[in-house]
Amino acid sequence: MEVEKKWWKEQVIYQIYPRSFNDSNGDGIGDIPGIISQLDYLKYLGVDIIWLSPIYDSPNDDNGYDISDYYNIHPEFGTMEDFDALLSGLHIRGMKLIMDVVVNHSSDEHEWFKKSIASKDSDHRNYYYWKPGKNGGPPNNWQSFFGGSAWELDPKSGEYYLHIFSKKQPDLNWENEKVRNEIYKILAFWLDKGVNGFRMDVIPLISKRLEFADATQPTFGKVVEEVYSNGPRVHEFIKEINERVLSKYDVMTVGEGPGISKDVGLNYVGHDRGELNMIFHLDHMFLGFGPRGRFDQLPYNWNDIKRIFKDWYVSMGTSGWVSIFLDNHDFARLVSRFGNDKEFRNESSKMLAMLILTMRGTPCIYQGTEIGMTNVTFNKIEDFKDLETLNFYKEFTNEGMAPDEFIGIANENGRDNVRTPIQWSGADNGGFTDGKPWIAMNPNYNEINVEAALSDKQSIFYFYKELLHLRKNAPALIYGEWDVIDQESENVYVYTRKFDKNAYLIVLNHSDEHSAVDLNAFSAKLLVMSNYNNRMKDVLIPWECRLYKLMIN
Ligand code: TEU
Ligand code: CA
Repeated sequence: MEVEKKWWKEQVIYQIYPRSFNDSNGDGIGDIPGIISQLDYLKYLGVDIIWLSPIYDSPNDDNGYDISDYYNIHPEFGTMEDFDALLSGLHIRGMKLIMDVVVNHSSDEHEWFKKSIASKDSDHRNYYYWKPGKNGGPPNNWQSFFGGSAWELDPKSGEYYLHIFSKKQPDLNWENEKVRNEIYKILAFWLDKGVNGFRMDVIPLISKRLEFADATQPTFGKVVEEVYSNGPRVHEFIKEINERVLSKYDVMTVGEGPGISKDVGLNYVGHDRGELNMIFHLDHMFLGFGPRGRFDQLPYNWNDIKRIFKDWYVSMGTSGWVSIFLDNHDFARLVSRFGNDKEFRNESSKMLAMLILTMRGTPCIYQGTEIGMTNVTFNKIEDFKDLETLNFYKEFTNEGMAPDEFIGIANENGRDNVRTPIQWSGADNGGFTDGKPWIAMNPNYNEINVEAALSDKQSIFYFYKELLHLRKNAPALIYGEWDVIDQESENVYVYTRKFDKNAYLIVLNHSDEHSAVDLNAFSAKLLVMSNYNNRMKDVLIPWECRLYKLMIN
């Protein structure tokens, strides 16, 4: 069976984290008018679908992933009129917008939760999960993604409520049909405004194992997979979202999939499942996360990454679909994590761009990655803003870890790395704001910024732009079969993409070393793109990437 053709397989997603994208009014916080002023830049780059991280009313405990009003725009970001202008600004440029919907949990400042916690007899009580404690403590041993127990005691009622994320993010009770109907109204509201789809935050978590048994898994990752995700009614609920809302529109959905392994991926995105169109699986992103998560690091390497890409290609077959990405607002900058952001920042950024844009799946580019923005180094804990980092700083230092040791780990793996503001120019604050940015700029904005990139034809930006243009016109890079070509050296990644009479050969060196490569099996090939000019026949320069068109008869 051939892969079904769909617009959301052919287009490319660009993620905007609005707080850090562009500030138009000098309050140091990115906003919607700031995005609107950069739509031509995004069009010029050549991306198609904007994934906008949450812009709804929120107390910003988790920077908008704690929603207190799903129908209103947070005043920091602007007004509903600004939103309407953004949406039409994208549509007149032939671009699309998908909203980030967070429906596994709301903010504790949402009116639903205020009513729910008000009294045990509230008609909103079971909009959330309330349980009595056990042996003087929480109902079970579940831990929050952000450290500590996943249960918070309400002293007034003596009951605990569930929050798999922060205590200001109480989990919504999807068993309650009233909750589901409320959510379907929210989704329809935004789709009726013309939004082109949704990124669905932690969607595999919405069905809970109602016995709420203690977790016995050895690592947090396994708890996520076997306790929090893939619950007994998850597919029933997602099918209902589809039947009740999504199926009535020509829209796309991408589920964020913590806990979705390659063995269950197809249950969510199989073309005949009537559930989601694609997922952001996180297997490669959680690489290195130890038993206690991202601040408890384990070694990994490119063999792990390549194994995961192959496993997911095989498991998706021609029926499922994934997005291909290497960073987003939750993980370190890709050039710092998977490339070399020092002496090979330009070359390795381009190599990683070629990987993302030539694998099979819908590519997703995170804001600023197109100009090779890097991780940031903060020297004091006060510079960090992410509650996940701040919570674990307390947890690990209370257990005796030296503050500087934790700060070193956070500088490598923390989420603030990808939340420093976009560097538009070498002007003050990188041209992001005329005020004081909500989080410190990365001091390298003097040499790494959009203005410099646009004036340098060898920049990472133009490499992305050329690749995006090429991919748009190359069905083989969108739909083509993917085959890995074995190589002697472990430093290289060589694969082909084939579709009808079109074929490409992609050759990547993911190391700091000169690495042997054997392309003798491909005599008839035409070099289309590379990140070096002075190439050698059988040796790849550090971080070298090449895209060849294959002549097949
Ligand atoms: O992320 C949830 C998640 O599973 C991880 O991707 C996330 O990196 C977490 O920090 C594990 O370390 C989603 C959102 O993308 C994230 O920004 C939110 O904080 C979270 O859900 C809660 O809404
Ligand atoms: Ca602003």
